[in-house]
Amino acid sequence: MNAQTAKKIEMTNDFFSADVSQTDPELFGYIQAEHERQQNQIELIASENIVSRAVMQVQGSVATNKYAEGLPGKRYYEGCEFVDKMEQAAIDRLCKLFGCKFANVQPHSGASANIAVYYALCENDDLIMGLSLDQGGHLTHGSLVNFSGRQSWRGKDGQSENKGYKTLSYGINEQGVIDYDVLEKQALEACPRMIIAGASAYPRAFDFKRFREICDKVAAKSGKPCYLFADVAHYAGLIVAGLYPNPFPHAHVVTSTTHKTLRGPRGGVIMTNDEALAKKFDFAVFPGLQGGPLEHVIAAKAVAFGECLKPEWKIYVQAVLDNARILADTLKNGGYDIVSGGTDSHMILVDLRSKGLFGKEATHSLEMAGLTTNKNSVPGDKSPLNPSGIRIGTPAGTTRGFGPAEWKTIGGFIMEVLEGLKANGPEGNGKVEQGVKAKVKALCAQFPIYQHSMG
Ligand code: DSN
Repeated sequence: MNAQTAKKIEMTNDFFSADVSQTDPELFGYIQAEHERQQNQIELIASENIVSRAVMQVQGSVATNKYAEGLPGKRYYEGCEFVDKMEQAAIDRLCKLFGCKFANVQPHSGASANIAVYYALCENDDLIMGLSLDQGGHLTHGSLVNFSGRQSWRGKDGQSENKGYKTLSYGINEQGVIDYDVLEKQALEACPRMIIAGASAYPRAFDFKRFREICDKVAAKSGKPCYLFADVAHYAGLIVAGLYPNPFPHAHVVTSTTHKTLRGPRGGVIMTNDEALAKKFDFAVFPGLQGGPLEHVIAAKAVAFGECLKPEWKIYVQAVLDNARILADTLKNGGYDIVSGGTDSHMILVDLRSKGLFGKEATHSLEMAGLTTNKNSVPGDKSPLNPSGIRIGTPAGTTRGFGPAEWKTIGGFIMEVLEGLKANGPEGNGKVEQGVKAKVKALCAQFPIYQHSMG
């Protein structure tokens, strides 16, 4: 062995064993800071959660090294024996959770899953119909600034100019809920190819059965398929606990993210009961839109789905729902307007108009106080760019152990900051923010997350 080879082996040993705190102190520092932020702030963003150490371990595992284009048992690469088992476990567990027959667990995100559904089922110029973005819908449900709504980039004459999908939005009524009679009338006039039941900021339950009835009426009228596409990204964890309506058997296709109420790694999934559609979705994901699947993330999805299959899952979800209602009631009793008067889910929309506040200044002040939320449109908002609401969710806080007493306290923190903001203005609320921040930190200290610096 010459000196050069010996040096190489020494480096290799270090490569496989050295800790990132030694090899890259800069990045390690950022991770530590983020860990501290998560420990010391109360995470109230409705789409976020805190995964188990097991999920993180698997996501950070050797599965990250493997290419596995294709599906379990049908790969373009050798060496897939074990990633096949991981991916099949994710598929089987997900199908069991939702009570459906087919699943693709490869989409890198919820948006990727949705794009694959359009790619599989819609042709250029097909009309898709989704909940309006400024009334609680999602960007990928036909928004003009997203791929899904790109047909709606119109010329000055108001006519569509580009190839893509035509889009039509449905909305919510003054009470903040979907009016299904209005939706049906709109759908029967326009005869869309697809209706999307799903949202980013809709706290109430979806009536998937009614959606399907509307789709079937459209199909009967037009003589062409009208697909019901349920995007349950927000509600998936609640659904699999049996505590929110299941889109199956009504929906032709269901997508979800895996990191919100499902409490897994960041990613997406597609599900269906229809074998022919399942093949189309598989083909749309690969080779249509993606290359190699992220097997380390898929394995972590399997771990998260395994957690959802345990009896404790229902207890967790029931607590998420109870806590959301407690928080909504606390804010309501404190004089705050809650869109639709309450919630059937993990999220609450607070309408700040009667307080003379806007979402942006409110969420900034709350952030300064250690309470992380996001601004959101509320029904009747004049400008979606400067919305008057905030969206609040209980999944992450419930995961770290906050119970009814803590959620009442958190409601009090929120109101203290917002009342301070009203009285002092955005520039003058620092003292209130600092006072609440200290109380938030003290509360968080009683509910620690991850004892290891890397989670
Ligand atoms: N950003 C997600 C949410 O917060 O609901 C949707 O993509």
